[in-house]
Amino acid sequence: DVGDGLRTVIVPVVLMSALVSLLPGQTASGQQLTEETCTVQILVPGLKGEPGEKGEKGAPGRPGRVGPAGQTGPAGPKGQKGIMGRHGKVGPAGIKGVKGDVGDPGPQGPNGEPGVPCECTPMRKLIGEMDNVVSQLSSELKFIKNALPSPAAVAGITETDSRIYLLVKEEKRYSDAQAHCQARGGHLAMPKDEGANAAVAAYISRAGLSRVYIGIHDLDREGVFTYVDRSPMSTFSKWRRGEPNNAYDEEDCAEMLSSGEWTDVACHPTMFFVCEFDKDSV
Ligand SMILES: [Ca+2]
Ligand SMILES: [Ca+2]
Repeated sequence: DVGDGLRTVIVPVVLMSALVSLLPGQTASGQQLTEETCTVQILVPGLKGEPGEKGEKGAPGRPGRVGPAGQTGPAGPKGQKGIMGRHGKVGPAGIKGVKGDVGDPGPQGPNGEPGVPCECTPMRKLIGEMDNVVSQLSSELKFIKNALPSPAAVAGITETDSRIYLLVKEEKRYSDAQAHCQARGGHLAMPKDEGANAAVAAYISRAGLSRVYIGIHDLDREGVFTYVDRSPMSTFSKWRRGEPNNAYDEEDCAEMLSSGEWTDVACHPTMFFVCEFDKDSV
């Protein structure tokens, strides 16, 4: 019964499961197959038939492999001249040439832009103030060095806003007293207002003195008192009652009493005196 070229063969399931179990990684499914009962149909080829008719020409085959390179042929005619190539590399520097003459000055350039305001203005101001302080201290130190050559001979100083007064406890004639003050950058005291006069008077009182020479005289013209620097006595004076009286016709200098009052006295007696220094000039 092979009429249709086919036959059905029942393959034992045990054989199939054995084949399947040989495949790696298929053990689980193989075991699953053994659990099932199934039939497999296999088609087996039949007898050889008669030759058929000649077929049509087939399509062209694929190209073959590339063959080996051929030999170089004979040289052809010389080609045309090519275009110019690119520039070559820069060569080494040459020898330095001789220095040329100086050229004419060029035209003046435009004005520059205004500068930025300095941020250190406050610092400059501070430095300026410090300069002033240093200058003032220097002056005062200079004065002290000049005015106090013998500290034992003086009884300290007193001052107003603009003047410094120095009581010199050395008995001198008027002219010598003035010279002493001048040598130290000052002059005999010239009280020109009540405040200055009171300051000198208090100074005398504190020192326990009754009288001192001050810088007032009428040496240039009798009866016309001026300050020792020849400045006129304008609005202020402090003459004691009855003074100046030019007693014995010889009183051309002046003294201040501890009360602050003035009297004219002779210039040759020696007594203590008060020097005056201008704070702006010491
Ligand atoms: Ca006089
Ligand atoms: Ca007098």
